[in-house]
Amino acid sequence: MTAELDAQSLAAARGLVADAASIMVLTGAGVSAESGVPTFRDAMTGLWSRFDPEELAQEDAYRRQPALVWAWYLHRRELVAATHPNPAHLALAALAARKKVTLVTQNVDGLHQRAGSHDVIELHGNLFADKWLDGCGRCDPATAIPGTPPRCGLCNAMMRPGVVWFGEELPRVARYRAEHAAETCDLCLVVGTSGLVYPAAGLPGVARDHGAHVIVVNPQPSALDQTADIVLRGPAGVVLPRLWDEAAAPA
Ligand code: BJW
Repeated sequence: MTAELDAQSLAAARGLVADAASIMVLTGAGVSAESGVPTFRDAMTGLWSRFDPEELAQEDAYRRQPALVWAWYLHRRELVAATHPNPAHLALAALAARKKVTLVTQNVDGLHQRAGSHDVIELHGNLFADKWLDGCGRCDPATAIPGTPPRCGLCNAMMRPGVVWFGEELPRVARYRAEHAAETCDLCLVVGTSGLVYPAAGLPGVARDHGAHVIVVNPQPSALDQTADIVLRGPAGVVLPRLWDEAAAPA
């Protein structure tokens, strides 16, 4: 394992990308950091600085303090809506035009899609989707009673963000597709994740156990460094465009 963004490890990583027939990319919050979206475990700022994101991202927290948690998600929606994809998102979208790429993200910000990536597998849902907590089955956003949070006009159920909180099952199809990609890829590229949250953090190990090479891109040490063949220490927006500008170009 090499832990520097030196010429040798970059060249080796470019070689792996060039030779790969099927690439699974697993992204985390770090891929959006250069867009100005704070990473999940960054200290929160301003009004939110006294809260722990891991404690807010739970159904229990929502049931106890729905107005607070709903307001946190509204704040994050506004923040993300004001950002733009960065060179890392754009590089990943460009790679998919040249290679078979399965893009699996833990992010809920939708920036990969805005960069032009299609068929993104969202393991933890999406910040801009709403669903219902204990809904009656006939809950309809169009007739919701406005509030913090909005409520179903028929059964008074609370609207909730369409993300996956701790202790909740991941969307089954997304999880199945991500596991299949991990089992069948020949290169797994892990970008901007601390590698602390499962089952997503288990995917690079699955890929490795099935014979794939693993590259980690992260400016800081992560829990997945030990799974990697190559660790590229640098920001995703700097490293990714250098990984396949020429390496993946058609001959
Ligand atoms: C840069 C950069 C730059 C900075 N360039 N990089 C096995 C072992 C132990 C525990 C568990 C286990 N299996 C399950 C669990 C429990 C739990 C879990 O994993 N807990 C751990 C914390 C210990 N998992 C769950 O509860 C999951 N559910 C589950 O397993 O259900 C089982 C079940 C089965 C059947 C029925 C019912 C249940 C669900 C996990 C859901 C996670 N959801 C969140 C919140 C989403 C909504 C929201 O955003 O509010 O998803 S948590 C949060 O963490 C978010 C993220 O997607 C996820 C991962 O974080 P990420 O992306 O890694 O971000 P950070 O901030 O941690 O790291 C950023 C990285 O970027 C850093 O490394 C920086 O260095 C780097 N970086 N700038 C590149 N420019």
